[in-house]
Amino acid sequence: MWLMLNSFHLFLSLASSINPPPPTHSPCPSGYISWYLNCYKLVEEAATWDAAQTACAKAGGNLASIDMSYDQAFVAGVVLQGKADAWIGLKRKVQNGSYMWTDGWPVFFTQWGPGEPSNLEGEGCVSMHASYFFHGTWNDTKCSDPKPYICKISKDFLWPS
Ligand SMILES: [Ca+2]
Repeated sequence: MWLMLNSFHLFLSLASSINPPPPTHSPCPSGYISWYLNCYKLVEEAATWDAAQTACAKAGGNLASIDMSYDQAFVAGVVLQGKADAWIGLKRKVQNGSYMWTDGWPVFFTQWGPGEPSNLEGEGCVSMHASYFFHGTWNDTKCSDPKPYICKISKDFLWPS
């Protein structure tokens, strides 16, 4: 009996010393997928490339840049699920024809589709193919075409160290 009471008291004191867990905190804004050091969101409402970049910037990010093959694999997976070609943050500069990421990253990595970039007049904005045949490769196309788009927010931006 003594032992039972004692363990009951032990249980009570233990129970009262356990704090409730802190509320879970997602590292990304709502609607964004957390992956590696960034947050991504596929927006399925179609917009021109410029309108898409503006919308991503309003949320604190940019159209997605793709800096390496890991990013490419992840973003392609997201775009393939959306089933429609989607804008990424790459655009050709009118001045010298070079490509630039909207978030300022240099272009280290590219994944152009066959025959791309075709560099046709007015085709300076880059979308990712959603079809399995093209497997997430890139195409320079008309900036004024409305397409779904993928935004990226850097977690460094959200939580500066
Ligand atoms: Ca093209």
